[in-house]
Amino acid sequence: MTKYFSSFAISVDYSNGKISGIAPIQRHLVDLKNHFFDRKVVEEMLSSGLNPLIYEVYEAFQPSEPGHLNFGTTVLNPGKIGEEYFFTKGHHHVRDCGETYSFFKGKGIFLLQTKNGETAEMPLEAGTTIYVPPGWAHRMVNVGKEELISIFCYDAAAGHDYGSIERTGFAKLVVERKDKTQIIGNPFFRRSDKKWTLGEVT
Ligand code: PAN
Ligand code: ZN
Repeated sequence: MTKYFSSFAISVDYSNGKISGIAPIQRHLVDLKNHFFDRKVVEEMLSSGLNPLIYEVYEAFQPSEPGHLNFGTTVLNPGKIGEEYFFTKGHHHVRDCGETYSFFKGKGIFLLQTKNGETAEMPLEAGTTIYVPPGWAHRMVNVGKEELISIFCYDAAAGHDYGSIERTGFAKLVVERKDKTQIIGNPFFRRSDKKWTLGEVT
């Protein structure tokens, strides 16, 4: 017999992405130390006591079973580690399923990639809505001067695989060079479907 759960409403503050009654999950530099490209800058910052807050996630979790949806907001701060703009860790879903993100503040780049080596990038601004199809890892990057804020929704049974991205990295990096935002190939990217060679350029 189907078990029905109660409906409910939440209150999102669209000026700052906070959701009342939900404590955010916080990600600081130390939580992303294996994700930023310039490990030397990461080590220098952490060893001198600098551990900035990179982003917060306010999430209304449902039972992790098919049929339910998880939703919430992500507030990604502006900033850089070396040349590389702040980003979310990025992940694959364990159970292949899609996701939507709607952006309502800030400026960014959305990065997607499959385990077969396909990649996609999309510019983000207030009003952009992204559909992430099943099978695509996803990460957002803040290239603006204010917070990049979005509301997301995905299958509550999806599960998150962070390990794959931690091992391979993203194929593309978003950096500021010569005062310009540039999307460049990650020289240390390791494709998950082939053997990795140190310094391989994609
Ligand atoms: C989002 C993300 C959120 C933070 O809820 O979890 O934006 O990004 P990371 O999970 O990569 O740290 C989502 O994509 N859920 O599936
Ligand atoms: Zn996701």
